[in-house]
Amino acid sequence: MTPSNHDLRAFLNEVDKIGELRRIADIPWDKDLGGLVEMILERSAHPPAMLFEKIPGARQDMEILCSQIDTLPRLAIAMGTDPNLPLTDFIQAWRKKIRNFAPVPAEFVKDAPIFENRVDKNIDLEAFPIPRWHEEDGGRYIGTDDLVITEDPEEHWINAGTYRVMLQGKDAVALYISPGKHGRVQRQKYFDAGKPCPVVMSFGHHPILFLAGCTDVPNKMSEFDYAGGVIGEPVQLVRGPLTGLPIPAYSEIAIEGEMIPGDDLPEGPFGEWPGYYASATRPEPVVRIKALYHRNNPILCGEPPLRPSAGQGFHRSIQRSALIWNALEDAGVPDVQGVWLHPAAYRFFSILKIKQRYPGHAKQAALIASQCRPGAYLGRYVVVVDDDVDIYNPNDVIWAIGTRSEPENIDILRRCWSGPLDPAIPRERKGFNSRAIIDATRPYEWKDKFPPVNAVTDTLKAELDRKYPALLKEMIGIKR
Ligand SMILES: Cc1cc2nc3c(=O)[nH]c(=O)nc-3n(C[C@H](O)[C@H](O)[C@H](O)COP(=O)(O)O)c2cc1C
Ligand SMILES: [Mn+2]
Repeated sequence: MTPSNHDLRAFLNEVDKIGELRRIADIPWDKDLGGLVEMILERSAHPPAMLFEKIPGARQDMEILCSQIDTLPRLAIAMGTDPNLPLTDFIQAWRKKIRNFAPVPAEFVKDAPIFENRVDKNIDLEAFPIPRWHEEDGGRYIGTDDLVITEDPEEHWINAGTYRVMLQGKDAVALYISPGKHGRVQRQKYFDAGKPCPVVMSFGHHPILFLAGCTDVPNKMSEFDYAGGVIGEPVQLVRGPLTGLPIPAYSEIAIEGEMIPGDDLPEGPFGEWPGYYASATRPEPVVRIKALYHRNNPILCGEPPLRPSAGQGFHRSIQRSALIWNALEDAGVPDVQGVWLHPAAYRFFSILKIKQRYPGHAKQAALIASQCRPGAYLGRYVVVVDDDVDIYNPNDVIWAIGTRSEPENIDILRRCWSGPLDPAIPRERKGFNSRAIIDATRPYEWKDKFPPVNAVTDTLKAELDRKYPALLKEMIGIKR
């Protein structure tokens, strides 16, 4: 086979070339590995991609890759965009890509690296270096950066979603899919007919497949065709010999199996992206594994959800900010200059930057952002700011809220679309939550009389930069 743009190893070569790949040996999988990843992400302004090898007490031919796409340059390599763009331009480029989007159908090939090793008997996932990522996790999670691949039994389209997957002994796993997600709807159709649901899972692959697996790909569109559209070439797949379901040709580790109605095992708790152990232990469907495939020296990809302030989830913020920005444009909201779901709260806190054109413009933008398809689920605060505010800088955003909004003008929307992962909603009431719409723009009717900002103007900044380059260079680094 020819080397491919969607081979994880090709991606890692590129990451290595720009000096962002580190190999780390001898870290135990139980708590240490996950804890270190979180600490490194929290403490580093530009965390490297981390490849853990020689993990004690586990198979020595396997490695774990973490923090694949937590920096802009790595994300750009994964998405095939320009790594030198500033953040707004990067989001604009992504917006354009998904706006003129044409999926490229995946293609089936005969043979593939994933078939380098096939195990049908004595499958032993417990020998894999699968981490217990967070101290209070109920088990070891093989699936965080994974693809759960199923087929709709009525409409026959393929879905590949990223859902968490917990080890349940040597040859079984349990998974959690939230209500309404494609994989769950498809599975329910099998179960309602009293039939087992065949499934393939991939546990290591090029990050473009992960990005497709965890973003809002339209109903009935396969994430493989979506990923093909992003990279501009078909994703290569092979047919699983037992289920006939697709397996990514360059997957590092994959399984085939089935879920049987009523065959549940305790799953969770698991540290989730809002930064909490959100769900207790509950029964969830088990996958009984029929066959395991892996490349030689396979790499397990890990994306343990961390407390958002650890700085993870940059890619999620970028993708969803672009989707909401496009939705605002589709709804006819003019002069939006930026959308940012800050990674510290991600879906719970959206920031919109507009150039105000007419009375009610800010409210219109905020209400649509809070209820459009990519923004409605698990939102909480929507803040609108003027075009002089840096929406990526929390200081600037808090300044705008603190000085331009009036709490008596905050609107509350009730009974909006929440979900089981919302930590602020008690178990009996999960499903709904409320929204605060914070207009932190200068009030439209007297915006021209609003006190002027006392910051150095761009004109003076340019002049001082020109006049005092050496002094400024010397001084920078002292502040903060
Ligand atoms: C690291 C990571 C883990 C995720 N885990 C889950 C999960 O356990 N269950 C779930 O329903 N969604 C999970 N998601 C979100 C889904 O991947 C996302 O909603 C995706 O759009 C689902 O695919 P679907 O639209 O085909 O259902 C996770 C996302 C990420 C980035
Ligand atoms: Mn889907």
